Amino acid sequence: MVRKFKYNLMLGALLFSALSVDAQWTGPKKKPTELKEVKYGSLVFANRTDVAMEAFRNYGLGQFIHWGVYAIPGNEWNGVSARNGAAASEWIRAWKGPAAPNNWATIYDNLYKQFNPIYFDAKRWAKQAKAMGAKYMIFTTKHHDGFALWPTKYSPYNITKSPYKKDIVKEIVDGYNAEGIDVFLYFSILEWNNPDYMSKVPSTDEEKTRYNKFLQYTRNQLIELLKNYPTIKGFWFDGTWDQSWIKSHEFTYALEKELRTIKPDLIIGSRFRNDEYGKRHFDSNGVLLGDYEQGWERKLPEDISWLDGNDWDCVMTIPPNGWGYMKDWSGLYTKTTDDIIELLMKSVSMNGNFVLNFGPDGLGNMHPGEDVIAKELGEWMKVNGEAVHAVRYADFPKTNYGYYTQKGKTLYLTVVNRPNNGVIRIPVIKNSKEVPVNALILGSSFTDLLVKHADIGYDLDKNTYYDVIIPKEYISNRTFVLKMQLGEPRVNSSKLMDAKM
Ligand code: FHN
Repeated sequence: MVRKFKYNLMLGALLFSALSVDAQWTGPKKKPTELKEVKYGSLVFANRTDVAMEAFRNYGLGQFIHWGVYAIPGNEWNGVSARNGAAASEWIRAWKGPAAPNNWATIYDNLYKQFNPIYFDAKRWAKQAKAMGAKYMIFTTKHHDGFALWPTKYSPYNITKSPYKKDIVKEIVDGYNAEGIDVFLYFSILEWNNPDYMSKVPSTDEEKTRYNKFLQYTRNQLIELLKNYPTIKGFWFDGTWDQSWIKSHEFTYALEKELRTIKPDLIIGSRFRNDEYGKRHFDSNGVLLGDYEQGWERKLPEDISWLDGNDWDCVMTIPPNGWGYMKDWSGLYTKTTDDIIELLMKSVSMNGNFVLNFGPDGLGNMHPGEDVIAKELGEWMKVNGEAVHAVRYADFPKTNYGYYTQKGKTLYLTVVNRPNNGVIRIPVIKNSKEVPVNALILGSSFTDLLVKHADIGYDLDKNTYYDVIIPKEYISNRTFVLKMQLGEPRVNSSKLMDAKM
């Protein structure tokens, strides 16, 4: 099985596992050619099998919310767009170029005085997420601008200083938990306006003192979050790429240990820290540094073999790249509900969770385009959610019709490409003990489709085929799901003579 224990050969601090060595999110991982002694490597070593991690594997669909002061400008200021001057809407504080307003960073750093989301209602958001089929959500407690949405004791730059005043993180955790949705907290390590933060490695005594203060501050805030919101399931770390953090491997190793001691079932992805050689996500021997791969941001693996059996999530924006509120979507390709369903099914078909991002506005409303997608995706999930939640990779030959998922003896095929001839031909490895024996279309009256064994007899073919006939009367205007039961084959494939040439 793909989700089996994987990295468990350890002798002292030296790892003897011939596994992925390069943290690559764009292709299969490379095998290590030599093994190193790693002192500040993984604290996990194997796919965890506790309740929290099993729940993580079953989520299928999640919601990401990027919310903070950047929601007020919404990627523009006084009618001038930041589109070509800021990397993304939530990066607007770093707006550069001729269109950027004078003293922009100072203007931005004072925006919190206007942050008053009078329409914010965590219960409403949570109900929407539930109706969409999300089983977990990730919420930005603090993005790169450093503004904390909870009343942290460790920085004055927090929600209590805004006109809104109330603890937004608490409202989110309580609101989503009440709907049965698990909450993970997004936390940016890097902070643009913190005088103690620096991206380079501190070199002078003064810099070292300041950066140490920053490290302690980070530790304090994380422990504070764990204590304030004990029902959270994990942290989703970000902003960990600067050299200052990379060189703090002793500190980050100890901190991860401490966080895991406070909450032993805490889930932490691979972005939190690196080993002593600066290897991020995976240590120098290719061992995952956390509970799941956290590098699939706006991208997906092409094949399950790229994942080496690791748990993972894919986080995705609706606009091309923009996580915080973006008032103006015009002129951008924004993903359609069909796009999102396909990305979702591709992710879950390879054992990943798909997490769709929302960037609400400064008053507490979702973008109207997000409301449409949430509604349409929810309608689809209501019918087809069983092919998304608590499913696993199905070990069947790939097909161009769409994506397989499996739950016990039930095989799902999400049909993205419906064939003109109405025949969905399922390839099955010859002599398989489990083949599709019946089929239906979820959410339709077509509950007993014809399933025919097609022993085509292609020479040298490793597969035999099961044809599922989709009735012409079945009208589909979106991707649909075939639900099939697996059972013993009723007939064997005939053994044909290989052609002599
Ligand atoms: O810089 C951030 C970005 O603003 C956003 O938060 C995404 C979400 O995954 N993470 C960072 C880039 O990797």
